[in-house]
Amino acid sequence: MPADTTSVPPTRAGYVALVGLPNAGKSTLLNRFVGEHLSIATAKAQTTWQSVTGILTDGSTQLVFVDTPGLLEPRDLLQRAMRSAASEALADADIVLLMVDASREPRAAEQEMITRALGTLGRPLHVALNKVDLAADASIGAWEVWAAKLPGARVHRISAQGGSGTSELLSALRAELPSSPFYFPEDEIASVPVRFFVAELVRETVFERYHQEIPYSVFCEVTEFRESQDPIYVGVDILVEKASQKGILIGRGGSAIRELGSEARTKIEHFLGRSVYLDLWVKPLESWRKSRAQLTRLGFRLPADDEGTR
Ligand SMILES: Nc1nc2c(ncn2[C@@H]2O[C@H](COP(=O)(O)OP(=O)(O)OP(=O)(O)O)[C@@H](O)[C@H]2O)c(=O)[nH]1
Ligand SMILES: [Mg+2]
Repeated sequence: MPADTTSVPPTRAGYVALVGLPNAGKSTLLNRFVGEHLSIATAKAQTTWQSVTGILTDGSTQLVFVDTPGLLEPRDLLQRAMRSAASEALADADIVLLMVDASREPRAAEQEMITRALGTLGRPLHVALNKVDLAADASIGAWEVWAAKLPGARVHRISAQGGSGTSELLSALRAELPSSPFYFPEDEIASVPVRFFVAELVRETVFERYHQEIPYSVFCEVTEFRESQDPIYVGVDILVEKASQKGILIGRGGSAIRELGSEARTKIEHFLGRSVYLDLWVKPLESWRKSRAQLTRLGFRLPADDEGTR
């Protein structure tokens, strides 16, 4: 007789790296899968700067999604950190989910860059052709022909925003999970403290409200988070690269920063489910995108050598 026929089924769990070019819809898909606005997503390219982990546990399976910064050829130290975050997630993944924006005609140079970044995987590869709600058939077809040539690739047509094809994709990913204990407790959906998401929601609001260089010059850092107060007190430093950008963010008589604060507060209140007093401080941190010391202090992980970081 088997010792225990009522024992719980063995669990399956694994890491899924979400990779692709900037603006493909990776963060939108992570948020849809996890059911929370965990990873900031905007219409602008290069929104995600650090990997964001979102956990989806269902019965005996646990998918650990790692949303990564869009693949690019690094031009400064921040972009090197972004690229290395994507490489790290790829190296650690049990399953790779490559996303492409199928509404844009493929370009050979970008396809080559993706292929190079993927390297020889030796792990299950799924390719999500995203934005099919927008995409012309010819463009989807061209991506499909390319994706079908990637070794072992399984290709899916989806709309991360509208939802079409996403539950089929989720089932396909689940089916690939290896036998493994869970990596996180069943009720967790994120792996980092709430402060990270709060700072990111402020940065998302900057991305939405400003254009040209401002979104790419701003980093946000929670300096105080007092949950015992009602409303919760949240202090956030908005770091800018140049002193001249401070005035743009503050605006005439503080009008711009008040509007930014009000929009960001609404998002944070929704995320936390509590009332929030949001205190924003704009501070110059000269050329922080290029400073190894500053980036490290701000929580970025940098590759060891400084080659090509002008
Ligand atoms: N029409 C349409 N838009 C989409 C879809 N998925 C994502 N988007 C939009 O595409 C834009 C980029 O989405 P993100 O999720 O930020 O893309 P990302 O790949 O995370 O971008 P980076 O972080 O810059 O690498 C946003 O404006 C999304 O709303 C989709 O299925 N259909
Ligand atoms: Mg993103």
